[in-house]
Amino acid sequence: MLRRLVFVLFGVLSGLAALRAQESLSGSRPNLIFVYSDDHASHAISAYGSRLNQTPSLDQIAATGVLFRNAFCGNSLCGPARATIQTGKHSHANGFMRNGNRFDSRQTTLAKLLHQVGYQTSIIGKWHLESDPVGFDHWMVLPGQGQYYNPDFLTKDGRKRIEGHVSDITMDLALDWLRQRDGKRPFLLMCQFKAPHRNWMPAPADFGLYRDGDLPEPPTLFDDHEGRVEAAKHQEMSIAQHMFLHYDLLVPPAEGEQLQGEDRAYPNIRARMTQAQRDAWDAAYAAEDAAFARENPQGEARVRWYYQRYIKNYLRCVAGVDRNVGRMLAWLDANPEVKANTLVVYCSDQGFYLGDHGWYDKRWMYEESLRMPLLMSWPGKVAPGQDLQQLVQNIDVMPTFLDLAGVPVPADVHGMSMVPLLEGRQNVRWRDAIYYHYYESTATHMVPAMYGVRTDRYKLVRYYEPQWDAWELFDLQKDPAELHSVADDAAYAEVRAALTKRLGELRKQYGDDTGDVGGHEFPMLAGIARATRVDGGWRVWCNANGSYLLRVGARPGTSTLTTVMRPLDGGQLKNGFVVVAGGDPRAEKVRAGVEFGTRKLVVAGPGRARADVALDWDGKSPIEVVVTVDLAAHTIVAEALGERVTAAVPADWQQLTAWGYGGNNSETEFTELVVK
Ligand code: SGN
Ligand code: CA
Repeated sequence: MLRRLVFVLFGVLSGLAALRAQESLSGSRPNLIFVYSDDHASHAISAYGSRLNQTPSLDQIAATGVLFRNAFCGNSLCGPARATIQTGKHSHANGFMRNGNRFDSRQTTLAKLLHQVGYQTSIIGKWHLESDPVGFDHWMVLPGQGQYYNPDFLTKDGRKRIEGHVSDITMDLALDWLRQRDGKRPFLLMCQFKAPHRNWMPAPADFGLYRDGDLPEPPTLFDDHEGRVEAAKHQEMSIAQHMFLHYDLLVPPAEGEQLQGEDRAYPNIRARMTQAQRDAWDAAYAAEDAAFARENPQGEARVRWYYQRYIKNYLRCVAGVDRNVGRMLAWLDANPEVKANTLVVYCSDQGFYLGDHGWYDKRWMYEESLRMPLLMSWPGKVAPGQDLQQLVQNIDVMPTFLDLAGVPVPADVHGMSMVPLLEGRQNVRWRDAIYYHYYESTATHMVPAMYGVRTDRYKLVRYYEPQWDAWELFDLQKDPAELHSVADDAAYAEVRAALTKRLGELRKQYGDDTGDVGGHEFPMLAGIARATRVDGGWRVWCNANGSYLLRVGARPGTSTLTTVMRPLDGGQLKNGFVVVAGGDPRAEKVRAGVEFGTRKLVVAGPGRARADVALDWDGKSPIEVVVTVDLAAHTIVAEALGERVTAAVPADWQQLTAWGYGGNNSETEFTELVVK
């Protein structure tokens, strides 16, 4: 007994001593260099065990610091991930749920808080949040996705084109900024590469890589998607079917060839390059392109060729990022007084499929796109060579930076400071599960909305859109490639019940009441984040362009639909509509309503048709809209505030088949739609 007590006491005392010896990094106000890339999967980094490539600069960050073995995004998409980095919150809470949303820059952000406590703040490269960066002393960002060659940059003083490859330019600009900054104050530098995002155009310096022989294929290149949800067969992100020969793989079209789909972008991509760049490109690729044209492989051989061209260009883009990260590390080596006081972070917005499951792109909650690389180094302060297993997430970046800068973390931030992990502390209380919610759905690549939970061993995913309603459960220990969902396996019933409970708790903890809005009330919906009953009607949050929430039925003749719309406050107010459909509601709809921003009464659709009239309205007050559809006359009339807009509905509409609410990136209160 006594021996035991002495033993315990000794343990406690030596623990305390170790704690005292460990210098706390909180509030030490280091410089923060956040290098962020776009779509760089961890399995394309040698420090993470890539079977494909070498990334010496990134490996150096890992070797001299920390590699987070289990780092995840919360919504595997560019804009949402970036909004999360700025806010430390999951998508539903920062309002940026899908690409095309507009970041509400009135929110509290990482850049603003650091700026307030005297940090110099700078962002260079991809931004993708639509609204201008706020909280930065200096910004130079790509418009939208940006261009690989001779990119334009948006600045406070307008738009500027710079000749060269975007990865090289991004680092040139970052180093320029570092050189001219005020050396007396700490800084936040966000250096955000476009690469290796689609369409994977490497810089000339990296053309020479992977010219000899094939790279290994992933074991699941020809995955049949059995054993998983039906939706996995219906995505549009497969190398075999959805990769474009000219746009994605940069194979020049034949003379006079009619270009379809994404391939139509090819001529502009070429035209943007200088003659010297085109010549260098052709010198590197022409022989392979000619061999491809000659052999014209079919079937599996064609998929294999596509995979090789894709993965090699992807990895060449990665090499360009790594090469430029090397320039940053070299600059720090040459400026030891800065280096001694700088935390360098490497991260990517999400992972990516490198032919895994036969795919490119991301979005799913499967490992390859859920994971994101996360490496940090700060020699002298953070012990080298740490391989950390904790489940960390992109929500944790902001609180970590705030903690280091000595800024209290706002109570509504979802993430946790990783500083105790960086300090190498043992027994840090950490989360047992991460939460995920993807919304973008059918906009592109056709991956349904889903939310889920992942623990160290299991993953439970719920696809909640009515047409894809299903669950998946994976035992990552037994099935690391996630090929067999055990959601319906009786042996996993208890695991599933426990995870379902944990998922509910996480949704509650983070306050996520979005998703899951269909049910029997509105069997047809798309792009709806939330629909809640309010007194006398519905509050509808449309988080996409062309969102809708519809009841179904059959109404021949003439119908009059009346509702009062009230625009709700938010960063992305656009419009509210009454939506009607005849025939197949998924195929064709007409919208009649009000644009809040432009203050117009509008009838839009079918297709691109549009008619509008200006309203004498403040854009805020409740506004009654009366919509009359006359199927005999094939007309739709919208009326509000004494104005009226008349337009045509398709002549083959025999009856209304669906009607309800809609909008574009807006939240609106509607009184119950009265249909007569
Ligand atoms: C573009 C790409 C898609 C990609 C999204 C989202 N098409 O739309 O393939 O999934 O971006 O990527 S492209 O023709 O423009 O290349 S993200 O990283 O911005 O979220
Ligand atoms: Ca991305």
